[in-house]
Amino acid sequence: MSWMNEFAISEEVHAALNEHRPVVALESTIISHGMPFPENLAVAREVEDSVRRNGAVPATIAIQSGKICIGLEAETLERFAQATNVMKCSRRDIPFAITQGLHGATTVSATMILAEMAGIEVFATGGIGGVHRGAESTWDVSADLPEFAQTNVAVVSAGAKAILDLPKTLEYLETAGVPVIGYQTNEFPAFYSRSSGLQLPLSLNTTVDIAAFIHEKRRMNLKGGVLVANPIPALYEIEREKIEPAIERAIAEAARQGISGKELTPFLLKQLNEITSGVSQLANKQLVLHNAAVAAQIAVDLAAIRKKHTFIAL
Ligand code: PSU
Ligand code: MN
Repeated sequence: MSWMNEFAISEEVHAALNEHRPVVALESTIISHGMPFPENLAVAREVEDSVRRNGAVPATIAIQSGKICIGLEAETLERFAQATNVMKCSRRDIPFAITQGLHGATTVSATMILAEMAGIEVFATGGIGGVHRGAESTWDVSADLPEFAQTNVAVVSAGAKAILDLPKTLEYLETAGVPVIGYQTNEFPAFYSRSSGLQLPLSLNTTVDIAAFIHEKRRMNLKGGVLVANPIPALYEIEREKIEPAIERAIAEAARQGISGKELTPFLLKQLNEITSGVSQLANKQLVLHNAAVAAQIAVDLAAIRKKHTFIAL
């Protein structure tokens, strides 16, 4: 471990950042709250392998005993996947976990913040949080959305989770000036399904083009993130008509039990996994692996663009 601005950065990530080699940030809430043990550990490891196979260094981000960790050692990852006393941390919670010396799992918003502080520009997750169905009465909008308006990290995701209100989520992102780029698609993917019926105004077909977009946004100092919407591979998708009844059942059960706040998303994912006998979780795993691969390719292409520009500047 080496230290930089009070973070514990793994040797591997530290070396890669120093040498301007491609790095991909990974979140930890999907490990601690998004999937049960031991599948969560298997997925976390495979996601890291997927980043490596595609030429980048993975940096899983979490808070361990109040310390921000950028890149987890194998044993730490394992302990994290098994622990039950991990706090789900979004933007508001980070200083609490640090000052109280807690273990914290970082959501998309918190991971974006810590990645940016560490100098990591590309991040892979499953699906971002968004506007929940019924938000017109509950006001449940994920802290992930406003984060995109202010934190300079590109996130590769299979759209937003299908349990959400996808049209409202897209409207929010549009208002906040967040570019949502369909990767090899014109449609906003619906997490488990490739299609949502919602058109995306921006679409790019290569990771080189996405890297160029990110570079230009940074060069112009246009604050905020980029959402790269990458559909689940066709082989693993669950069609919308098939998953929708399960989602409705899960949401009804959440309402019956009065689940709200930060508990809602983990509850819905767990319910869905039970209703579909594990099929939803398998799809979730496959889409995360695919996102990790695409994020790594974008990081590689972005590093190449940066190198070229540094050279010209000299
Ligand atoms: N994507 C997944 N599984 C997850 C999450 C995303 O495939 O568990 C997590 C992310 O950490 C995301 C969070 O930031 O769910 C959103 O939670 P909320 O809706 O409470 O903001
Ligand atoms: Mn919420």
